[in-house]
Amino acid sequence: MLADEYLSSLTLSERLHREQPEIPPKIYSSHILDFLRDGVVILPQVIDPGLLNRYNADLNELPMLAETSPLHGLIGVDGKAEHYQARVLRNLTSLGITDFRHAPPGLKLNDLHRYFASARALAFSAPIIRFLDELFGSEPALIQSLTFWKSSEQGLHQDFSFVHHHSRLGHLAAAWIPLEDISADACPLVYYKGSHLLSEQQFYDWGAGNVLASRDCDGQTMSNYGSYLEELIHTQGWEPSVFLPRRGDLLIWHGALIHGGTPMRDTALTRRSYVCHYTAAGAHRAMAPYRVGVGLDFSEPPSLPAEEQPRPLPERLVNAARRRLGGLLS
Ligand SMILES: O=C(O)CCC(=O)C(=O)O
Repeated sequence: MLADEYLSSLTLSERLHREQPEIPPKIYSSHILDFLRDGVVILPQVIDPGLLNRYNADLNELPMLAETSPLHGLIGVDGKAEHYQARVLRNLTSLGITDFRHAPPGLKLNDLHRYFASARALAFSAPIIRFLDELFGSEPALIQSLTFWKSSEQGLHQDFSFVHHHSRLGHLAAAWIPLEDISADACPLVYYKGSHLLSEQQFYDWGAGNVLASRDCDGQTMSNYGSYLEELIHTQGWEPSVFLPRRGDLLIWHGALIHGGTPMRDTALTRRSYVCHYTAAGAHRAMAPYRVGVGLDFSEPPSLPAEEQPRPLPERLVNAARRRLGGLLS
């Protein structure tokens, strides 16, 4: 995808902000106007503590479930190269990680909203969905969720280059939900206000003008990306902001905002967070959504691969049991 195609996929709210800036103040709430200007908005103390308690309680159970439940053992993991290779939670032991809560920074647990109703309720909580509905001008849909115990330690990046499973790439935003108060030593999220408003000439070229990264792009292109963004930040004079939230706060960022996870200063500290990426329902590629409150979830229910499904009891045994029960009942 070329930069001009990306720009033509932006939300109506953003196109107005860029091209007819006198119009949005007549239409949108102050939170949306802040977001259009900065590429980020912080909504203090809007997340229901009950929802956070429910999700944290499920997370506390997860290490045990990962060992005892074949389904939970298959939860996808990602982050650093070794996590990507391990692919699923139960394989982390092969990396010497016996309790993933104590894993070094970087580990991401994928799509826990598919496994836990509490995670789904949090991803679809009203303050997030209301905001995105106004921003997109239509119902939001969840693309993916990521759960972190510690900092991602992810270098500076813009999500649209990596999260592109939807048809209108400019319709992308993410919520950062702290699951606990976050300390400055736990390596908080860093971001650059205003960096989402790239002009056509400012996009990183991943090859032949493409603005999207691919997992197989060469190492040089990948390593030049970070220095390209650093240089852009420097020439534009964008200043870093650090998110030091209290539990209950919410940050929503634009899919093109430059951001990253800073390196851990104290690796013993946790930085529990839940990050959800959304698009507009009409831009989601999946076909069969189901409604969660006022949002739409397109995820498939999790299931074991066919070879790991519990084997049905041989038919003869089942029939014999039926005959015996029938005899007892008659
Ligand atoms: O929370 C973090 O450390 C970074 C998360 C992030 O960059 C992302 O999910 O795109």
